[in-house]
Amino acid sequence: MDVAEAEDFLRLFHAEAEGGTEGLHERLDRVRAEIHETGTYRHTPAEVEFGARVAWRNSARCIGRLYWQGLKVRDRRDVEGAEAIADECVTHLREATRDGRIRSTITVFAPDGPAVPGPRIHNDQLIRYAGYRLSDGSVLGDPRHADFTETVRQHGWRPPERKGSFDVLPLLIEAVPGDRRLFGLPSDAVLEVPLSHPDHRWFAGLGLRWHAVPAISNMRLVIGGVTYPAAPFNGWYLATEVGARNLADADRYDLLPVIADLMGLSTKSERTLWRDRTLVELTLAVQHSFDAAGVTVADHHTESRRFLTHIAKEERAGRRCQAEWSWIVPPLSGGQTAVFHRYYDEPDPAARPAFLPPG
Ligand code: HEM
Ligand code: NRG
Repeated sequence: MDVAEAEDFLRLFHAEAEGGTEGLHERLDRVRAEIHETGTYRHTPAEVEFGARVAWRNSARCIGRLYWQGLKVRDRRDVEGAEAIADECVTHLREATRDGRIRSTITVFAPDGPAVPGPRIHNDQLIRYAGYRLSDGSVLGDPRHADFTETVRQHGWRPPERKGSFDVLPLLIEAVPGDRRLFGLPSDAVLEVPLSHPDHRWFAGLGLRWHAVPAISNMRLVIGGVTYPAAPFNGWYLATEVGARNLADADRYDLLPVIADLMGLSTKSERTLWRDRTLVELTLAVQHSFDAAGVTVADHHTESRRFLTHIAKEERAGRRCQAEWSWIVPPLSGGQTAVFHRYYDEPDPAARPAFLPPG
């Protein structure tokens, strides 16, 4: 336990959330003693809430940070056992989905202790689609999750009798080191949107769909020297994430050639700009379908302007907002968005609180 990191966080918390240093010195003394005695310390609920929000505020790759103060924090540090953790993930999804009026939410499970590690969710998001490797070398479903699909199969997961391109994977949870357990998600906890296009009637016939909620579940939340290895969080999708990446990338659903064909565009020459034209239609279909289903989704132009508002607000509050240009600029019409035409403060890898990649 890094005492200096704990102290830095408590100072930040008292300066920003508590509105002054009253109580700070008492809290510092108690935390120092607790670390001395136990090797770690326990955050108050208010510290967990503030820490999670600032971790979002510090996420240099996230364009959606304007609403960081609105993050709903579910403090579930006392939940024990894989099954209870899986149940809380399901409740998280239900409370965050709200029939489509998506609410940014995080559920914080137990931290790593000096002797025992905290629980782990091995899925990279709570909701993901299986990828099945076929004998001809191709993949049915999401190729990005082909390895994980094999892992859960080795743990006993049985795919549906008729495998499809959008089979929701089970949760793989390790509450006790070495003991990984599987839990299927109930279908009413997984809101999905069937995709159609406002102008092309054939589009709906492709049978495409996507889940409403992106809920990253394998990043470590680090607050004041304490690591929470299981702290799934969600906001809502930017339509480009699904339309211009997940369904479009050649190593994901690789749908651009399929759409080009149906649009009558030749893929023989790059000069028809078939990639660009299909990318727009696919992203438009995602946006149109989410809107029609009443599911929150952002568009890259509006979200880009909101992000610049966020930076201005941060600067007025006397803070610098760090950002990674290559993650912030959307993968479609970059130069037409407000975030393209400037540089950002380089991210400081030591910034805390933070969401860190799985360790
Ligand atoms: C990354 C949008 C909410 C934390 C991203 C990315 C986008 C995005 C477009 C880049 C993803 C990619 O290219 O794969 C949004 C929108 C939100 C939102 C529209 C709506 C409210 C949140 C929330 C959190 C968060 C609630 C945490 C509490 C992050 C983090 C990353 C990220 C840590 C980087 C992920 C990585 O390194 O793989 N976000 N976000 N975001 N966002 Fe957000
Ligand atoms: N690109 C990923 C999701 C990454 C995070 N994006 C968000 N996060 N919108 C994908 O599944 O396409 N969020 O917390 O809302």
